[in-house]
Amino acid sequence: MPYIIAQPYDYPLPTDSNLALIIIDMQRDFMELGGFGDILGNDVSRLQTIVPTLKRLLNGCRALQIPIFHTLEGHQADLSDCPESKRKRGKGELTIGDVGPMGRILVLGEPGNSIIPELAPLSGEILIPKPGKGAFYNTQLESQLQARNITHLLTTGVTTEVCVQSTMREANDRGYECLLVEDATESYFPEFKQSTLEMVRAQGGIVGWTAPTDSVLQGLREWRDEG
Ligand code: C5J
Repeated sequence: MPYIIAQPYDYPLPTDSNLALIIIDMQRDFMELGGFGDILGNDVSRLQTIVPTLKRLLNGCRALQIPIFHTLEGHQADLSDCPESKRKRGKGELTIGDVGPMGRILVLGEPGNSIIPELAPLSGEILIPKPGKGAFYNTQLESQLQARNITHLLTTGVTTEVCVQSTMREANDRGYECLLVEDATESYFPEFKQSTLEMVRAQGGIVGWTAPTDSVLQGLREWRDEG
């Protein structure tokens, strides 16, 4: 049985090609100065550090023809899918729907509401706009995964303890086998990232597995060579 060396124990890869890479919210709103993350007072440079590693993982998965899903947190222009509670929360001068330096904040189609150029989806990759933290809530993600018989997810992106962890928990409840790629996810708060990694793999993998990019790519190459 092919596997990825991971914690809390090796991650068994599916015998068929039922694995996808999911990249959560690598969008300008969270990654760049002038975006929502910055307006909320966060140090966005922390998130930038994973871009080369995530790009390497993305390229590796592309070369192995693994399906790629990108998510993008954003709301309809009339904010009909944004609860008032979400809009009111936060300590920035601007909130969701207001006009910021990169257009209306967290509104679909605005300049800030796009995947950073380094990781932009290629044709054939699936882009899932999402109104919530978890990528399954009110989206096409589950039906798109089911259409491809995907059972295993490599999870990456930002921020580790918010949208990435929410998505992993939603996936876990739906029966997906999830591995969080340790150096392809980041948080504005290093201690929250560390805690999330530990929470995911605690109790024998209560939410899933974690492993670094090098282990993931090594396991995937062996898996493909054997397949
Ligand atoms: C947040 C996210 N933090 N992608 N979104 O609101 O983690």
